[in-house]
Amino acid sequence: LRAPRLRAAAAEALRRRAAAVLESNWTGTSTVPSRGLYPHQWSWDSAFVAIGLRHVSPHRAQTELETLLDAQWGDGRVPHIVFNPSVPLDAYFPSPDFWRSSTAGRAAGAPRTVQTSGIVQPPVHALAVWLVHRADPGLSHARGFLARVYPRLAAWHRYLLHRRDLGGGGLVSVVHPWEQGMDNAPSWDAPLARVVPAPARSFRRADLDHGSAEDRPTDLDYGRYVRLATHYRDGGYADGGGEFAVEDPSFNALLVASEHALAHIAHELGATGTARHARAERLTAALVERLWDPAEGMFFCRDVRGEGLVPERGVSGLVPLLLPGLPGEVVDALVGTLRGPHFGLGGVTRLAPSYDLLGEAFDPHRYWRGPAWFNTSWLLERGLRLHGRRAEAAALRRAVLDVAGGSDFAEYVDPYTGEACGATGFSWTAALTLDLIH
Ligand code: 9YW
Repeated sequence: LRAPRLRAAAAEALRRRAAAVLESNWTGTSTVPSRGLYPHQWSWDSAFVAIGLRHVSPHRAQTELETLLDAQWGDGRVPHIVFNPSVPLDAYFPSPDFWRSSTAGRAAGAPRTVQTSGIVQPPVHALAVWLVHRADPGLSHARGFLARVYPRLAAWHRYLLHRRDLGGGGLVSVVHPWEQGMDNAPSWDAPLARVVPAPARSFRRADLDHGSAEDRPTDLDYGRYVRLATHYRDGGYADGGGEFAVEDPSFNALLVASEHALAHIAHELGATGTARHARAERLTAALVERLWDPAEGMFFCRDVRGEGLVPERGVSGLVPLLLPGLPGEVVDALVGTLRGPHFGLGGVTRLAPSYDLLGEAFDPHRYWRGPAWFNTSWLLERGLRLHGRRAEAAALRRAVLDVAGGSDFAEYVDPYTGEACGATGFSWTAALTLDLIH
């Protein structure tokens, strides 16, 4: 478990390389996740990017989040993609002409001037806003940053808590795997199996122009993604009636973390924040009540339209470690699971895999079905540190820095070897590296 700190010169070299990735992915108002594969602005990517960018340019970090929040819908939802109008339509699928936000999303209050998708991504934004503010409070005050973004973040959380409690137990449901951010995780297989796929010839996958097919979701997955998104769009993006609704541990944990951050922001703006902290604690209790499995020592997804908990071990089920209000025995069990045979941290894996090493669907190279991702490692490091697991946190931090630098800031890596998969020069990998160096 001994994790020597990076030497100062090595840390400085890594810092420069990471900052250069963010510089080359900056468009002037936001950061693309990757130049080739993802040429627009993605919601949770921007939150992670801002968390790293605050160490390079707090002003750019604020702008990143403001640009995203400018595309917020009238009903409060923050869209998962904000499209760059100067990028050709065929560069990414699904493109603006698929989502048709300004027409199909009119009743839900989609903006008229900017094109967006109609689904959401995990609510990491209030956490990012708070961390960005703290990096340079003087600049933040001078620009009125918190006062401007607070009402938007409050409306965003209100949307999730009021329109998305589809299971009726106080937690938020995602209505599409893309919303949770771990697109083809095995936890979606059972709930997705009920969805009739759209015919493969009815759409063209631009992602295969950039990524190798073995590393990406399958055509069958894509057919189902397209069908679900089409139904949602054709229903005017109204919530409630869809055939896919899942309560996910990571999505809900990030909402709780952001609700705590929103309480700090409210306090900074002169309110007490007490009600928000209390709500965060209630959500934490609901998370444990509805998604915790004491026998397995981890959280699971709940299939709201199906059979209850989905028995697939995904890294999403460990992310709640990030929460301050977890019962001690839950923390102990989560750390045990992270270090045990299914995730292998501190043993056979360099970073936590996205999915159970022993699971039937495990594939060390296919996207969210095994590879390790840097945003989840960043969240787990934060959780370990919060709960006083200093040696484990230091070892994970060091592994993230080594693997990020060694993989040229890969999108995801083989969890055993750290070998790069997907795109390189990936923004959140560079951003979270910067954050962990500091
Ligand atoms: C896609 C941008 C996004 C991430 C998601 C990730 C992937 C888009 O890329 O989804 O085309 O597959 O799964 O979490 O936000 O980086």
